[in-house]
This record gives sequence, structure tokens and C-alpha cells, in this order.
Amino acid sequence: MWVVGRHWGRRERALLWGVLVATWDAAWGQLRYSVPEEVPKGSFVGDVAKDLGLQLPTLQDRGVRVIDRGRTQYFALHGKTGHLVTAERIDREQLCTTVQQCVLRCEVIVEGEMQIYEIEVEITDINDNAPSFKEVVLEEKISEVTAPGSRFPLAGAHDPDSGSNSVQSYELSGDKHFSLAVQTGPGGDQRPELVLAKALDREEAAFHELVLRASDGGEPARTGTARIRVVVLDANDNAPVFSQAEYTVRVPEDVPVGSTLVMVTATDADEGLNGHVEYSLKKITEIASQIFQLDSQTGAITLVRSLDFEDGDTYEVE
Ligand SMILES: [Ca+2]
Ligand SMILES: [Ca+2]
Ligand SMILES: [Ca+2]
Ligand SMILES: [Ca+2]
Repeated sequence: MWVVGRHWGRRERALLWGVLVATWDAAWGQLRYSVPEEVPKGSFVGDVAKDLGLQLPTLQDRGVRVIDRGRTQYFALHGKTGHLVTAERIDREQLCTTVQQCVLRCEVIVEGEMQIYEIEVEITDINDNAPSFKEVVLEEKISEVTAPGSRFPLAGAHDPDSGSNSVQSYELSGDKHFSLAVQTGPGGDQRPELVLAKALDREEAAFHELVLRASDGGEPARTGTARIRVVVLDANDNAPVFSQAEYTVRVPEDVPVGSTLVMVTATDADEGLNGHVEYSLKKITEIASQIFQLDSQTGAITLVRSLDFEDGDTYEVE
């Protein structure tokens, strides 16, 4: 039986090292294997017995230990075959968050021979994570008078996998007013930017819904998406427009004072204060100003003095 999974104390190890150094017989060796992350427990890593030239029957008589250098026992030696196998699920993203090359080290100690063998196992990446955005719904506020070609940086996606299994490209869809540019940062990271491709018009469309998709380079590729809602901010780019260019009103001369003779209406397509319409008279004769009054808010023109046909038969105001 192999003794596997036992954690050796510092004193115990120091003692063993002392013995090993004392009886050194050029038996120091190093083995290097690689295994993909996330393989099931018990998966083959390397044929330690064969690579060390150890005879299986003799191997079984001797005390052979696998000591992992970390806290967790990730590897074990399979008794009958002499194979190094995984003893745990190994998650590369959890083990090696910052380093590119993820290597675990363990030692095989053959006590009967007073030999120690160092084993390095490289944990290779698999594409088990999809790119993801911190915010899945983004809002961008852009004025309708923004010049085409303007750029708006967007937050990129994150994919904890390594190399080509990490984020490789971005794609934008949903609206012809926008296109996508991708800048490469100093560390080789990709930075998506929203580019205004076509002038906006709030009066035509106050919102634009876009989808930003990040893809990794795995086979098959995994993707992550974020929705971008562009809110078009109003600018005062419309003048009020009257419902008619000219209003002609015929009234009998005995119409009572206080009557509304005509209601002029103008509309402005802009929003809020930009779209607020107030009425005023630009050109009016002295006499007409004594007869008619315009309500600046409603556009109602009312009679304030009785009409007398003899005074005049037409009045023109602007
Ligand atoms: Ca993983
Ligand atoms: Ca990935
Ligand atoms: Ca991975
Ligand atoms: Ca406007």
C-alpha cells in the first residue's frame, strides 16, 4: 500500500532531507508532466514507475510517498500501476489567478532507496469560463448634436481563462447609428469603444438599444453579452412651427368684447424648455394693439375693445 495524503511535518521533512543528503547517490531526479484542469479525480497524470525505472513489485515493498507542496493533496500514486493520478478536482482559475503558467510541485520519496524525486505538473487551461461583463445593462447618455466619429469607452468583459481561452474579440449589434472600435491596451488587453457612426436626432429616436458581445478564442467559443441603452439628450435644434402660416378670421363688428377670435398654435419638437412655446406679436399697428390682445401662453387672440367697421375693416398682425 502507498501511503498517500499524509501531511509531513517540518521536522519530519528536515530529518528526511538530512538523511537523504547524507546518503546522496545521484538519485535526484525531476519529472515533468502536464494535465488539463478540471479532469475527474483519479485521472492519469504520468507513469512515475516507468519514468523512474522502478520495478513495480519492488516498488510495492518499499515505502513510497507523494508529498504535495501545498496544503491540498492534489496527486496520488496509484498502487498497482505506479501511475501518478489526480486526487482532487484542480481548478486552474482558482489556483493560479495571476500567473500565466500554472505549475504544481510534489515529491515522490522512495524510502527504501533513500531517494527523492521532484515532480512538476503543469495544469493546462481548458475553456471552462465564458467572458462576462460586470454590468449587463449599461446606459450611455449622448447629446443629439454629438459629432459623428465621437468615441465613448465601454467597460470590457472579463474571462479568467488563459491565453486564447480568454476574451479575444468584441462585436456590436442593434443599430446603424453606432459602430465599434477596439483599442489595444499596453498589456495587450482589448478595450471596446462605442463610435457614433451616424448623427443622432432625439426627435426621431430618443433611445437606441445595442448589444455588445465578447467572445473568447476557445473551440467552441464562449460568449458574454451586455445591453447598451443609449439615451439621446435633447438639444434645442428645432424652431416652433405654426399650424398655419397665415390665419384669416372674419368677424361681425358686433362680436362681444372678450371673445376669442382665433387661437394660433405652434409646436416645437424639442423636449422640455427647448420645446416650450410662447407667443408674442412682432408687428402690430397702434390701433390694432388697442383692439386685440394675445395670450402669450395659449396663443388666443381676444377682443379687448368693440370693433367698429368705420374705424377699419382689416387688421394685420404678425
Ligand atoms: Ca477552471
Ligand atoms: Ca473562456
Ligand atoms: Ca480554464
Ligand atoms: Ca432637439
